[in-house]
Amino acid sequence: MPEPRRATYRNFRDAHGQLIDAGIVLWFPAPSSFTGENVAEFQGHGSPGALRAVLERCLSLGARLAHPGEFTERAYLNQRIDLAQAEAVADLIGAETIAAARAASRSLTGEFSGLVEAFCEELRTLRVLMEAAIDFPEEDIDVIAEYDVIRRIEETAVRLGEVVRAGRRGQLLREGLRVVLLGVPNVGKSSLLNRLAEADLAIVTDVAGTTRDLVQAQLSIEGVPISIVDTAGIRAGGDAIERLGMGRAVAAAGEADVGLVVVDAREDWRAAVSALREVVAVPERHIVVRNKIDIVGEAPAVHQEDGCTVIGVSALRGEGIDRVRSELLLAGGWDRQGGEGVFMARTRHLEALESARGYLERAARIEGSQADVMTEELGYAERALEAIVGRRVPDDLLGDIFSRFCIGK
Ligand SMILES: Nc1nc2c(ncn2[C@@H]2O[C@H](COP(=O)(O)OP(=O)(O)O)[C@@H](O)[C@H]2O)c(=O)[nH]1
Ligand SMILES: [Mg+2]
Repeated sequence: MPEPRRATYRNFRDAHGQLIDAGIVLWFPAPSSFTGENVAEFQGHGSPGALRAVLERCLSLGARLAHPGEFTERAYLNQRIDLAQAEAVADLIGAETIAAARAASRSLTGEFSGLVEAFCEELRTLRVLMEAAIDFPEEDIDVIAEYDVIRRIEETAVRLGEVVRAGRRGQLLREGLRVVLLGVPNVGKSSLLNRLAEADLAIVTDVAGTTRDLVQAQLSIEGVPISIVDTAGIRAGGDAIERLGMGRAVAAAGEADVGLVVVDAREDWRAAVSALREVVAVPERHIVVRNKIDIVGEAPAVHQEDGCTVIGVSALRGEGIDRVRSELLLAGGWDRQGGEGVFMARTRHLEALESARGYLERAARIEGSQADVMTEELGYAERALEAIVGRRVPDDLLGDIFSRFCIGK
């Protein structure tokens, strides 16, 4: 046996003693391993043949292949990490930008879990106080007033709100934004895509109906992964291929989080947007981009009009493109003042945080500050938070979380 936790050079042999490969063996006796169980790690050369032979030898000696996420699941079940950290392992593996990877790392080290635990601790303290008040009413002190309970509940609710905001940023980093370019032919959608992607992805010509298929680009703005789709211009007529392209444009619009509606700066944008609406479902969250301002001699600018963000740009000259980038993030919900740290929050976490905050707000408003009703609300809030780190979670949720991992993680 190799010495624990020391890289040891060894030969790997098959059942007949034949050399398969030579490499490094690492031996992690329990409980000092990732899963908390005995773990041996073999590092060989990457050739598929040698790897398969080593694997087959291990299998014939009684090992079996791990299920997706099984290592992380065992680490969780053996209480090496909590559930939010386990999810962060998957998020780190799937991180598409460095900002997303950093956010996942913060969750993985337990920073997010630590915050959640601190909230639970505060709620427990308050509950113990109130239960004392219920059990010993004859003690004749007004616990709620004496210990400032209402103010503490309110403060906790406010701080929960801040964590939700930080979490929303993390969620955007994890899930990214889907953006669709919409507009009639020749307004400059493809030119704008190329500018945003800083590459010549889509063909630009002055022939209406140039773009027929969807052209997709992946970019990152302030670390938020953005997938942006250029579509065929929406117009009546066109040939069969162009009409198919329009069908795809309509479908892409339905899936997008944010729409970039491109119009010609010489036209009235309101009329252009309502004409477009007749044919395609423009995403609720959208920005109007008035392109070709070079022709009308305007400078790039952003303004709000009729509850809509309108940006003047010139895709030809590359003017105003940065404003499109930052308005896209705003429309997508990227909150620059979103609190200190960014955590890789999932929808599940945000819902739990929100519902805990709801219970607290209710508790603070209970008429006559009835201790028993307030205690109950505090208990609900605590349970919502506990589910984030994985205490009291139903088995099917666990199954769902770990089945999304890749094999071997
Ligand atoms: N003057 C001017 N022309 C532009 C601008 N953006 C695009 N164009 C031109 O408009 C035509 C159509 O552009 P394209 O990007 O193919 O439009 P799409 O059909 O909406 O994808 C091309 O000849 C472009 O060079 C702009 O900002 N200013
Ligand atoms: Mg085009």
